[in-house]
Amino acid sequence: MHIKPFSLLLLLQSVSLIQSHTPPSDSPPTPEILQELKAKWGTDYVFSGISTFAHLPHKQCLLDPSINYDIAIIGAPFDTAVSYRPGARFGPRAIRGASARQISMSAFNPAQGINPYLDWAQILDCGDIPISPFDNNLALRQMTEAFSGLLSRPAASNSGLPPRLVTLGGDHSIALAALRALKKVHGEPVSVLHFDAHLDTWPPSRYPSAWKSDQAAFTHGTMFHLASEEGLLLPSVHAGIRTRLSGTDYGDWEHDEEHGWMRIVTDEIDDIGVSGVIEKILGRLRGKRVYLSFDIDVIDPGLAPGTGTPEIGGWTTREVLRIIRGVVKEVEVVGMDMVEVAPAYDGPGEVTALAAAQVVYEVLSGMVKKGPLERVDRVTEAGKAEKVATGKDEL
Ligand SMILES: [Mn+2]
Repeated sequence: MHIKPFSLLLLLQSVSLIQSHTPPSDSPPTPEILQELKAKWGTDYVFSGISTFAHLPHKQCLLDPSINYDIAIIGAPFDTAVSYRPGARFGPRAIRGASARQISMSAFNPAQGINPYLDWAQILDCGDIPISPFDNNLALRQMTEAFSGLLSRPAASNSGLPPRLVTLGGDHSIALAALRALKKVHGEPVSVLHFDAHLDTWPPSRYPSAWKSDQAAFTHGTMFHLASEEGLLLPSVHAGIRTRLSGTDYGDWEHDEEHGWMRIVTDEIDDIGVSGVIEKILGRLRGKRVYLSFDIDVIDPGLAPGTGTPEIGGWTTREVLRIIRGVVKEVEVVGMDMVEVAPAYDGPGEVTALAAAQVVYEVLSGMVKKGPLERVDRVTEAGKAEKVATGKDEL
């Protein structure tokens, strides 16, 4: 074939143009190239990146039971069991956003002497549980099944032992699902350390109505009553209580005590101080397996306004953080929730979400510092408790 000199020139020019750019390659990148790319692009600034809690890796743990972790952050964006202001379904994304400055390379906690994100624990952000906003019975089933699924796999660092969950709510009713899952997986009830302005042990009759409905019994003020009735609780502690009571007497408190609860009311901190509050909590819970349930409304609404049922005259954020630090090193935290963060009512500085993110950080620090769970009871498929030995003597 005869090619005219002019055409040949055009052909050569186009080849040269292509070669002046990096052509797409079918061959996989070499480890060196991947390492270079990681060095160049692998580090977020505190304000960049897709929002996960503390920039932790995100994995869709509910979709793949082979994903392992020691501690999973899991969102429960559910708020249709509230008695006053809704909005806590947006809590998980607000808390994740407010946790942005907890980047692993600068997350050493000087008060606890540990960086929870750079130690033995594999901590993942497992995203959110998709929960129905239309049917609370279905929502409770969905949450219970999700928590159970996430707990029914071995922890990354402890073959045979379940991992731990830190749930970002959501309204407080989600704790019932978490306690059901804990009993199922650990084979026994747990104690609850409950930070809250409110009791949340109210029987459903606290909200009287001529219109009867089983679904209406499940609310963010009744879930600990329901948990107690289901045998999910060991002796437990409220911290920061200051709610008004029903009727004309102390009947709510009496009901609370009958269900195994001890109360530390908000004002006690002025009489016994932070250390007195810590000692009072530990007097009942020291060495125990504890589910830490944290309603952000325990903090004064001047410091944490973004919540559904604010009660004035609460603890300061600083006091709460110190109480948390004092307690977590002396109990075995098997899980926690951070609930009732409703960002629609938060201030422009997102102070409520910031407080929530910091409390989670303090609890994570304590959990990681204390080390892996040492011994648990698991329920076999036959429903029989089976002890998992770890070589350590039982206490
Ligand atoms: Mn509350």
